[in-house]
Amino acid sequence: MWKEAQINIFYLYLAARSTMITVLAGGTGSAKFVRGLSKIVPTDEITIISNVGDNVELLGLYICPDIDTIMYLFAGLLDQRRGWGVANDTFKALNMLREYGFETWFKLGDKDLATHIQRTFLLKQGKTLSEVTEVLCRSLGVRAKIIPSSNSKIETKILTRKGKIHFQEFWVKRKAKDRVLAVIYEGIEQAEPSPGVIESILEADKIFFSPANPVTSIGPIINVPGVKNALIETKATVVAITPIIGKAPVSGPAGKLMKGLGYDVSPLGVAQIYSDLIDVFVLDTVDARLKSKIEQLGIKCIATSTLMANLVDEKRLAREILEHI
Ligand code: GDP
Ligand code: FO1
Repeated sequence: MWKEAQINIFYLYLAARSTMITVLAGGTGSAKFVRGLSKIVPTDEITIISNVGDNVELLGLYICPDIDTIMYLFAGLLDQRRGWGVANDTFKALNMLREYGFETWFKLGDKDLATHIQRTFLLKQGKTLSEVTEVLCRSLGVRAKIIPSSNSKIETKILTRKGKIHFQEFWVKRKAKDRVLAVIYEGIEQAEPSPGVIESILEADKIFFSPANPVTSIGPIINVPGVKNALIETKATVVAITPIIGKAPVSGPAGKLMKGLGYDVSPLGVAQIYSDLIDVFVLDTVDARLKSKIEQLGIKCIATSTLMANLVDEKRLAREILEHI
């Protein structure tokens, strides 16, 4: 009798307890998946671990593109067509800065600039990047938890024949035209996960590697010391969604970077990068023939349509994955 009551209480507890979902995220691709997920799961059950490797200092301001993309998404401010920056932003300040002789290849809109001014101001007061992110999110009414992967400075640099350049210079200024010789996550060996990163991995029920650049978005997160161990230790189901369909990424330089590092530019190549850390890999239906090869890595495989052209696709993909796992 007592045992039966205990079991019933346990099941009531399980039913009442919310599902905790942690998402490892970059920018544009991740934002699509997170938008779909946030329409079918309560926002306050989602924790985002944001890549900081793309962060860059320009015009004396500290810019965190991936944190901002996800923050603007939850705040309803994201320019969904570009996948970054604030919708309907103007570029008057940047045009004036050009008159003063500043380099303006990184398109910082007027409203976006306000975010970087506030962030830089708060960092200069001595707050950590996580604390600053919390303040910015609160100001914009964001209820999801967005945690920078680290409060330490990590910068993704690309080694080219011209030397070592910042990822933003490689991608935005030079349009990924240089051959990639190596990718360096500068500062990562000394970096520490920011507060909440390890806990959100260990305590999650489900963890998603969003469809993101494995080299410049997920790489600088999972290589923060302690993160891989937490991903191995966690009881959560860890699921990665492919950023590559067929032989190419849907957008961005993931193909060029993977090729430069000697990986096969295919869903199999991505699964190989993640193989020690994930339980499930979601690949596109067009690549279903790779299922058995990926399963040989000890990973369960789901084939479905992964192209997200609109909110309907985004919600369908998130729902389908949640139903499967
Ligand atoms: P970034 O930081 O802006 O590069 O953004 P992420 O790293 O989060 O995402 C970029 C990756 O997402 C690219 O490699 C894209 O191929 C991938 N991606 C973008 N849109 C889609 C999509 O609709 N479906 C899938 N499967 N991948 C996508
Ligand atoms: N991407 C571009 O391709 N061109 C830009 O001028 C640009 C400006 C920009 C400004 C703020 C921001 O948060 C992101 C911005 N991005 C721009 C996106 C960014 O370079 C990359 O997509 C991400 O860093 C990759 O995750």
